[in-house]
Amino acid sequence: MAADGPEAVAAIEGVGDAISEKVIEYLETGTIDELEELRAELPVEMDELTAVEGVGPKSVGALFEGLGITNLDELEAAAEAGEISAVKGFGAKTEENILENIPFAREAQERELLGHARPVADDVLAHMRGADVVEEAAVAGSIRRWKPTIGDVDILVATDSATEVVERFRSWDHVDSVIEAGEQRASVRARGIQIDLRVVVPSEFGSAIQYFTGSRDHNVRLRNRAIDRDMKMNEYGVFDVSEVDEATRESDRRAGTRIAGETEASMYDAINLPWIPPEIREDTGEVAAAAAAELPCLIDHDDIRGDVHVHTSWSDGSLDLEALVAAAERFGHDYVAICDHAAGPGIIGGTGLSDAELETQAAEVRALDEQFDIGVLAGVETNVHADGTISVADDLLETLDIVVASPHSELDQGVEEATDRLVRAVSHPAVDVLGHPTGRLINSRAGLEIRIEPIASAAAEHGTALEVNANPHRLDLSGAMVRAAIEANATIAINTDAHSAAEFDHMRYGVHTARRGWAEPVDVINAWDREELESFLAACVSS
Ligand code: DGT
Ligand code: CA
Ligand code: CA
Ligand code: ZN
Repeated sequence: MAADGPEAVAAIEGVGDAISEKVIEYLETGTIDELEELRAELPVEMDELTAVEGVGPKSVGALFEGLGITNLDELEAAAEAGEISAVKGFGAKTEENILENIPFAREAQERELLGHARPVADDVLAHMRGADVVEEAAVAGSIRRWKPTIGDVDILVATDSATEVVERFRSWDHVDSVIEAGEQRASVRARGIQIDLRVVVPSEFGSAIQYFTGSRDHNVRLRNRAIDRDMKMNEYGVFDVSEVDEATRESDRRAGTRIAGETEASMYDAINLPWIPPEIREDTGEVAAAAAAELPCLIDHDDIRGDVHVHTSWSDGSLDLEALVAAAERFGHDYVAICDHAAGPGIIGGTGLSDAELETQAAEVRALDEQFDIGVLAGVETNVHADGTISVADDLLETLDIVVASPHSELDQGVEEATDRLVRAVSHPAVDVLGHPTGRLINSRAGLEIRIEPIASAAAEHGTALEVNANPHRLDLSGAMVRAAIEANATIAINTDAHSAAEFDHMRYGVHTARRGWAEPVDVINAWDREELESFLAACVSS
């Protein structure tokens, strides 16, 4: 612990005496006196209230003082009664925004971001796999389907020693409380999320993982297909029940002759289907596609060659140009495109680049392209204004290798206005990628409400790719929108929008989101090699 002492805390960049004292107090006592005093003065559900977009700690203080509001329900009641607009500093517009954003804040209380839940799942899996008696351990449920938000994490373990496995699970270091524990299952809370464990014998692992991966609707469709074939499908296997009477079929879950269940693929095979990737098990046509041997060959991590939307310290990123390129190379990319913010509305004060800075940066980027083994492209992230125009002059844009254009503000337009805005942006001759198209922040703001089809059609016509922003707060486009975009012949770019080296790891969230949208490597511009990518980008400029 010596190396982690007070000096180590104070040595962290940006941490001075005041902060380091509080960190040390917290580490030593588990609380901070000053914080507890402040909490006593303001007895409110701070996290819950500030989860409402547009409500910060200051507003919470003012609303408590003025109206005695302490939680979400009281906030909603006051907004509905029109009491908030009467408090000094709040207007009718703010009140309306609060009302609109409360449902998101509520949902945020119930469902965790994938980006928070997934690392917890990875860690608990590693913990479970550390025991010899564990034959297999895997995630199931929504987390295996990579939904953007997660109700609870489902873990499945195959073993012949259930008691030992349940014990190991509930005594994981990170468990805060045990919700329930039985012989073959347990639920705990750990690191802010519920984790459900189910334990099965190895011979039933395939059927159990199939069943507990869901979705419910996907499983219903498979079960009906089994019934059509005089079979029965459940968490114990697929059974031939042609010789079994109706009553026994109902009452005995394992009735009949078992024909599948040890592996998940055997479950699908038993009802004449190829294995279906978890990300598309949402009953949106995947079973019919599988039956017709028309499943897509989904994009995979290994297909990704580069990242074409990342930031450096020239705008609001944490790494300088060279360090960022080195990080991209370490990550394994063949190329990276530097797309710092151009100055403009919606960009954090002063961090956007002027035209002159963009030109200087592009020259430095070209030098790095020579210096590094990986490709380095000179780009920019421009703002898409409310009317669909963008924030940098055309002649400058045309000197760059790649232009990402993204909406950052004025995200409460009507659906037609918002759709026109993005159609106009993707039709701009210099724009190559439409970044985080809706601007949504999961669990906190809805973003633009759009019709994706006309935007995707225009994008296809003008050679503009639509982004899947891999940041777990965004995942924008969503899987459903990716699918609609591809159906309209648009191309996709999966980008991390990284502002630090660690954020390159977000790529996996983008890849799985694109998989939820049935994307194949041919649809994804950064799954192409540099030459193919550059001819796409060049065609774009001159079209
Ligand atoms: P979540 O946790 O809300 O993000 O979503 P899931 O899909 O993980 O749902 P969860 O945790 O309630 O259950 C995991 C999977 O187990 C679910 O996708 C399908 C399956 N499952 C659980 N309970 C039932 C059930 O009562 N009937 C059926 N058909 N399937 C179930
Ligand atoms: Ca779940
Ligand atoms: Ca569950
Ligand atoms: Zn952006």
